[in-house]
Amino acid sequence: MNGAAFASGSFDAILFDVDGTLAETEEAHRLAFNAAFREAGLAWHWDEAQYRALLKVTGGKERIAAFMQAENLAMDAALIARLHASKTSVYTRIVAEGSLPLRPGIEKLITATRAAGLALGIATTTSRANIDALISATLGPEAFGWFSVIASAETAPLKKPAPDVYLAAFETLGLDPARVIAIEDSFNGIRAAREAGLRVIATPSFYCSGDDLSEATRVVEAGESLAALLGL
Ligand code: XBP
Ligand code: MG
Repeated sequence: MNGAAFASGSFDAILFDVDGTLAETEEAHRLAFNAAFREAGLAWHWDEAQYRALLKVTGGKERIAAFMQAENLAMDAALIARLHASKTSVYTRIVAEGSLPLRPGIEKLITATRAAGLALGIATTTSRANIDALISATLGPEAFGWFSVIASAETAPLKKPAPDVYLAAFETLGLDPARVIAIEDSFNGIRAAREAGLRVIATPSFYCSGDDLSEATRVVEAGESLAALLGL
């Protein structure tokens, strides 16, 4: 579908996914998971290829549970919660060091969206602590006031590809889904946004480069300007 699908005036808000969309964060997540496993004395180690496969399961706790099930390990919710808390602590420290920049064009799109008087939001599967660390480290603490809604893992327990986090986000915005555009990087994220009735622009990310992005309204190529595509 061409850019006419996003003619200016045809939308009132943009909802951003976080991991793989705002920034290439999944390698930092992978390092944090492995650090948490080491800290717990577990001989588990997720290499890149294994993590790419595990990313088909959204949500860090759900991902650990899926790994344990595949390894025929007895499910242990308390262990999963401990590991995930430890992982989140390592991940937010990595992000706070400032080594994870926003992806090209993202800050320009956020600035242009604000300048056009349109609403900004976040709809993600990741934990709120991770969002706070990334926004603070990249846009600064004042940026939290730019977002009319921040819907996270804590907002909608049922994770993408379920539409729940998008349904919660545009309910808070008080907008019709047809007037909201989602920016996503993965099959699961695109599916969730489309099921919620949004138009979706897909920006292929490193860890989801093999995903089927065909359900997106439009897939942007590397280097293509999101702001220009949206007439901003
Ligand atoms: C990506 C995810 C998250 C992260 C890890 O979220 O599925 O689970 O991989 O973060 P999105 P948590 O692309 O929707 O931003 O460990 O906090 O889940
Ligand atoms: Mg994502």
